[in-house]
Amino acid sequence: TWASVKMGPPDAILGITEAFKKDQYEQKINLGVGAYRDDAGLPVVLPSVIEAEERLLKSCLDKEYAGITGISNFTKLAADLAYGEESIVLKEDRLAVTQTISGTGALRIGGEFLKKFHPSTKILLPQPSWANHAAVFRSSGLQPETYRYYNKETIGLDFEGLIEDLKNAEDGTAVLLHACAHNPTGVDPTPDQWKQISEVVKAKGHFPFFDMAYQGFASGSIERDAFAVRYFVEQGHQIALCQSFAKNMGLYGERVGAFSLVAESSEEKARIESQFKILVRPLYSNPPIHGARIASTILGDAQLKAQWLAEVKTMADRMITMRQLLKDNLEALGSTQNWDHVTSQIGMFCYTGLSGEQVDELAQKWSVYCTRDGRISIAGITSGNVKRLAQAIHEVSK
Ligand code: PLP
Ligand code: TYF
Repeated sequence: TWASVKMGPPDAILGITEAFKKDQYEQKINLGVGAYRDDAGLPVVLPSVIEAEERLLKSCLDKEYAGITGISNFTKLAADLAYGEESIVLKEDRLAVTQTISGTGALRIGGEFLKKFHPSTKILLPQPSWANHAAVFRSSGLQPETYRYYNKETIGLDFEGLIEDLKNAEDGTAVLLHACAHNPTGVDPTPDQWKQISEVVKAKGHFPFFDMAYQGFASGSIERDAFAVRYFVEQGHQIALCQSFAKNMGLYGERVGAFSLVAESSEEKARIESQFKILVRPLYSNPPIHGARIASTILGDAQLKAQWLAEVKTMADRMITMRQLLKDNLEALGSTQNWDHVTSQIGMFCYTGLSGEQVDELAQKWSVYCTRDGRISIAGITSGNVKRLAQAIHEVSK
């Protein structure tokens, strides 16, 4: 029956973990997938998450289904975190929100909603973007295209190209924006550049569609990382927002996320939410409850939330320290290249500027694994492996 089914290619990012696992070398380094590791290279379950789970276990909750749009206490607290409790859209009760299967599920629900209700099916993605973006939107029936984002020469933002492409796009086009810590480049617009982007988006009647997978995780501050989202809302944009708690709460496999749309009125919000339910029902009926309960236990308790915020900052700070250590080690080895971008880029990833061939050499000669676009996951660097990593990068880039 399935004789004609062809072998598909592996996921460009998750496939690296498989190559890494096959490598027998003891000092191998995995800088492929973006998942946080502590300084011993181990996955982390945050103490605030463990505390929340203990509380949940003690309260003997039942395992009944959540509503179609999820646990309402969770979606409320997730919205507060992203938009800010004082946000006008929350005060005026005009945010339509649904719990989702992490950030990917949020993107997919958003894609399905646009396909069904947005006049244009085109969506502009930054070039480059997270590898899964185009696939998710294509699967939703949209047509992803790109706008200029990254300048290879400066290893920075191609701001002029970005503005020009947004201006040249047809009025009313959906534009995907990484809210903070752009994946894969680690290059974000400055606050002033965000203001200019907001103006162009407004003048063109484009639809701003934010993906926020790293709130708090980029800078260590929830507010700073939410700047773009909150600024656009203040400017009157009716944005879409995808949230993920995979990184900032370390809830990767629990699949905790939210999708929201700013409506014009409370009445419009109700209509939108009714359509979220119609989209969700034939896909998965209703979302999983455990992770959302963990997140809402943390966000709903002032003391536990403060503890979590400190833990998020610890993770962000460790990555900032590893960036500095990597740069210091490269310079100490006598590398004559400019590595300023290693510390100026933010978040979980660094776009090193290494070529595909150099990446291959890193894997073959040094057992150092990362994606072929030269992206390294900073979370995979530790004080124990940074020296060898710098040496490897130096040798392949001389
Ligand atoms: N969007 C971006 C930019 C990401 O980097 C990721 C991956 O971490 C996601 C969305 C979605 O991740 P998840 O579905 O695990 O929340
Ligand atoms: O870019 C990354 O590494 C993270 C994790 O199919 C990820 O966003 C990667 C690939 C994938 C799902 C998550």
